[in-house]
Amino acid sequence: MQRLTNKHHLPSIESSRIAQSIGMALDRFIKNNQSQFQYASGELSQLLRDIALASKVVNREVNKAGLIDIMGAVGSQNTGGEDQQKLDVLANIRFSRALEKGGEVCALISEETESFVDLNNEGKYVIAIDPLDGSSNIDVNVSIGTIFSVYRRKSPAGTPIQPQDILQKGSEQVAAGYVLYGSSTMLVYTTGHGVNGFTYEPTLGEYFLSHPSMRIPDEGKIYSINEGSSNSFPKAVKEYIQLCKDKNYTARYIGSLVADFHRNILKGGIYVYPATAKNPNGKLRLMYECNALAFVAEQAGGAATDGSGRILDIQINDLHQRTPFYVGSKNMVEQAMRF
Ligand code: AHM
Ligand code: MG
Repeated sequence: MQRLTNKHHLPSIESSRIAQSIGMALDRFIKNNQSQFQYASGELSQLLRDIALASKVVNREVNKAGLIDIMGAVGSQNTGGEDQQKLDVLANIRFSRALEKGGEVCALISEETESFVDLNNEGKYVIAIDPLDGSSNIDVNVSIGTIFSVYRRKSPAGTPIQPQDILQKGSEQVAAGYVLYGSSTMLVYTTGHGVNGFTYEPTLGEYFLSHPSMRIPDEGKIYSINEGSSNSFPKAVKEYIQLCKDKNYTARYIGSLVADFHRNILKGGIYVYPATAKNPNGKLRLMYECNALAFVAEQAGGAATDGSGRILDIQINDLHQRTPFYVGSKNMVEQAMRF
């Protein structure tokens, strides 16, 4: 079995420094911690701010989603004069626009577009994004999320984007995170120096540090899997689920990856989306769903695997490549691997 655990344990002095920053606004936090980045020129900080800004706009759209049909019925347009669109499409437009205008990103990979988008600029970063994940929950007022991964481009700035800029392994991410549009909206991210969570205060329009130096418990009692598909799970997965039942674990499955993952990070648990008859390579996408959450999980002391090795080490051959996904508390993931 390959090494699954996180080697970057946050030194306790560092984590207590961050703990003292609780309540700090996201902008200030990013600025204060900018020197941690390997390339501390400010562009990555600006990119994170662009993501935060776009997420606030998407949050606004998500919150009024229930009104869209009503407004649509009277032929309403949004403030930009566009016709009301489906939320996932809208979220893609909001994030793409913010990242394009920001200028730090030279190429965009999105669940919503077949190929990557070359932004033809001098940007140093490549971003892979699932603008609004949890398609089955979008129209029914259940938590949904945005997932993002950030890479350094490899070819010289200002030249056309090359395959080596796009097809980078998860271990090459320089930042990753997610936004959870839930009972509160949260932005959680890592730049490889631990994981920090920020809660959105809508009346002030700001994210504030609420979950400093997040650590996922090594052990947990929650398992999250779509058991409705269990007839077509591999035998080992069926046996693992039986073990969860024998141990009286709690089953929790929202069907929005970000929400299930976030709960398990806070409480301890495992999220599993295995290979099934319908999706022999798993359902979830490596580039804009699994890699980001694997990076966050490892940085929080957890683990992520495809059942045979570390998610972050998987070679990328295709933008929309799928993978089985086991992520969460270190001991639970290791135990699942033993099956
Ligand atoms: P999506 O990208 O179409 O939203 O699919 C991804 C989602 C995840 O958020 C979630 O964990 C999973 O698909 C649920 O799938 P299922 O309905 O098969 O359990
Ligand atoms: Mg998705």
